[in-house]
Amino acid sequence: MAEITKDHVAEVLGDIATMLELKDENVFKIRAYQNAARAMETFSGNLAQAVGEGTLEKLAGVGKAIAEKISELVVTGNLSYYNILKAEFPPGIFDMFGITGMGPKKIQAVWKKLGITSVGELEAACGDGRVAGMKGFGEKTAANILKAIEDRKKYAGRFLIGDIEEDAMAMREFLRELPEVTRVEACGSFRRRRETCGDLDFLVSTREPEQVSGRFVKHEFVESVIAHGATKSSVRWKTGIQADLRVVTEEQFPFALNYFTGSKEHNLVMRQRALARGWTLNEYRLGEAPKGEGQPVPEIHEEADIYRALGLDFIPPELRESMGEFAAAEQHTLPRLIERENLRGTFHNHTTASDGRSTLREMADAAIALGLEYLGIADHSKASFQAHGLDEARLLAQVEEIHALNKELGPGFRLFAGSEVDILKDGSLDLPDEVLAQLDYVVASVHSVFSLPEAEMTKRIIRAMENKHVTMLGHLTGRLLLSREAYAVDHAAIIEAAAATGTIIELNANPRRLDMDWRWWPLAKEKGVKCAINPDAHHTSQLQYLHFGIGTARKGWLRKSDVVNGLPLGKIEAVLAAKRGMKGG
Ligand code: DGT
Ligand code: CA
Ligand code: CA
Ligand code: ZN
Repeated sequence: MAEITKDHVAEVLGDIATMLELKDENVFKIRAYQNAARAMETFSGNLAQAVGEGTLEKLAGVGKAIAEKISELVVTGNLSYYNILKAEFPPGIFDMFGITGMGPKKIQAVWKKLGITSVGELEAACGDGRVAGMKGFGEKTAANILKAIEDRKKYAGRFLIGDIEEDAMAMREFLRELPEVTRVEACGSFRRRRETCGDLDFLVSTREPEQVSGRFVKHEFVESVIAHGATKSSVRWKTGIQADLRVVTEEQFPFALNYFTGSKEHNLVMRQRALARGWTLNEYRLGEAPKGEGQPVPEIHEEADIYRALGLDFIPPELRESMGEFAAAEQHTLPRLIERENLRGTFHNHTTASDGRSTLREMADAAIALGLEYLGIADHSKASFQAHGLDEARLLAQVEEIHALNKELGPGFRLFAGSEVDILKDGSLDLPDEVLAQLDYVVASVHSVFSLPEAEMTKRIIRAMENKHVTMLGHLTGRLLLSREAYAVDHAAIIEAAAATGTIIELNANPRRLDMDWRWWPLAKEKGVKCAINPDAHHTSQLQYLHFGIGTARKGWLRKSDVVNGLPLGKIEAVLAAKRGMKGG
């Protein structure tokens, strides 16, 4: 039996709280499960050991009754209370929680009053006026729910790269270690580091196609087999994503690697370039055209050889979106793209002072362990009250704490004291200039009033950037990939204003955001606007998000010199202070 993880326990406890809410149970009971779920998420000890020694009850937020339930779950792999509770509900009802705006109260109402037990039924009832006619709902609510259902359909079937990477790498390693396999890669949008992927495209070369395909379709990740052949198989994993496997020979591998990496638009140009030389290019070979005219076909061993044969420098997978890479590869002007190892530090990180789950000390230790030379702290400001944003007094106390910790940690590593200050509706900031002036740097972000018209939102953000204390702009569009649309904002105008005011633009590396989008970085670079790759970490483990930010930065054609946190300690300070010294700033 697989070991029960803390995350799994937290999820079960959270589900219980949700079901109790649906049943309209006592709020204290509901809260007890919610607290216990949170306690599990942040529990840093060994779960099996705590169960064995009976010490779970000592955890804040875990009472005797819940401790017993956790023990049952950890020891037996099952929780009877949870199973019994779950059986009381029609299964489709839980899907409704995935619709923005549908909480337990509303779900209970449509279930009890209209007998709705699935998203499909909910959609129909929003369409025919039944939902609008219910007490506490109305036309507007029904329309919002309908829109949320449509949005979900639009996103259905795509996955965040942050959610699939671990399994994709595990599968790649699994295939690599098969003795029959010579070469392997995960191709498609995943290799191009797109922010979301429709499916995964694995490629292997081997002399034993049946054996390798057989292992692929029987892997423990697999929920169902869609197609199973010697050279082509498709499966659905338990996580919901489809994974394809292509099996080729060693000689075919570079061509298949190039073809299945895509994009389709990139492939099209590659094929045209081959045709222009009198050759044909497909996923298996570069061949002479039927007429047998033209130059002899060069030998190909690696993917780079294909590019060379077509008169091109090697194009990194991230750039293969048919957005100018061919012209640059022909003229030898492709940029040398930034790499993870180039990052010396990072900004925009939260601690337990606002809505983070790790302490200042833990964050500093984790940054040091990652080999970073500096870490910027930027907790929320007071207007973000739901995130326990800091007021002036708490912020200044944190600055003191940071100074003290810097002394303790000694040279070679530094915490920078900052704030993620809210940009208020009119573009003013949530904290006064006298307070901001005492910080090492400031990230300014929009966290409220998302529905302004584009012109007003753009003006609002530009006004914030005009404040000389605003070092960088946080998550430009506020988008949450696959769940919340970006608010309307004029990217080009923001980039212009960033250039004019000397404001850095953040590349928020949280895989749910990856904001500013990669498509806009070439313009920023052209205008001389600098990038800061920030994980927006709310836990020590999330400092690793930098890795996803690097993928997006590379897709945006960024070099080390375009990214301020490529600078070491000793050089970065001047960049953070530059705007304050600017004339008229
Ligand atoms: P996705 O899965 O929607 O995130 O995007 P991709 O790019 O991974 O697309 P996918 O999985 O349909 O196909 C993988 C690659 O195979 C794609 O990037 C390029 C190549 N490919 C697939 N179908 C075609 C096609 O009809 N024409 C060309 N030229 N290439 C194709
Ligand atoms: Ca794909
Ligand atoms: Ca595919
Ligand atoms: Zn934020």
